Amino acid sequence: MNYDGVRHFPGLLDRTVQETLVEGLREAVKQAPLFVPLMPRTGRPFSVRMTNLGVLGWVSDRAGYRYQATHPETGKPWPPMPEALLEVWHKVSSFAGEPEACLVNFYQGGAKMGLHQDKDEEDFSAPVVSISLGDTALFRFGGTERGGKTATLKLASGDVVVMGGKSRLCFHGIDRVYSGTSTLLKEGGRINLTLRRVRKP
Ligand code: MD6
Ligand code: FE
Repeated sequence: MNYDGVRHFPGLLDRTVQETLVEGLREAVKQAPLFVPLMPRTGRPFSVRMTNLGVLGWVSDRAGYRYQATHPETGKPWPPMPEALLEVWHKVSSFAGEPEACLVNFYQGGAKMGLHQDKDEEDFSAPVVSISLGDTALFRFGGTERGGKTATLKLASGDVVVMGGKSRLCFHGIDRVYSGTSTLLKEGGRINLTLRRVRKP
């Protein structure tokens, strides 16, 4: 399906692949624990918890948004991306290079994500590839101007969204997560993985 350049692949990842990805994440969070990011300036906490995989990770704190090579609390490098994740990137990105960053967002309780653009990368020539795992979410997206018209899409476990080309800088967010809609995560909730290129080629 194609909505203004936002591509949605419902159910692209089968249950086995989803379970493999979750298992890889369980290992990764032992090395790079979930942390609560803070909004720049206000210091208000995000409602999601985050971590990263790859050579670079996206972090947010009072100083601002940025990519860095190390975990903000442990100071250690981010764990590598498992092969199953790289396979998803190569299947849908149409981009020859490897992703440099995988942001992991974990939604529990009433966690949501306000409308934003992914624009902290130096280079926008590669798409952002997003993988949904666990409970279904209501994804909202619009154009490249804040305040423009928006549409929604439900993202279920195993769905993949690709934002590239003219949709690369679209505003988007998560209005809500529908608890109890997936059995993938024993503790419930939703995981979103976003794979990105960060640096100029
Ligand atoms: C989420 N997704 O699905 C949040 N960003 O939880 C994103 O922020 C996102 O889905 C860039 C491209 C696709 C996305
Ligand atoms: Fe985003």
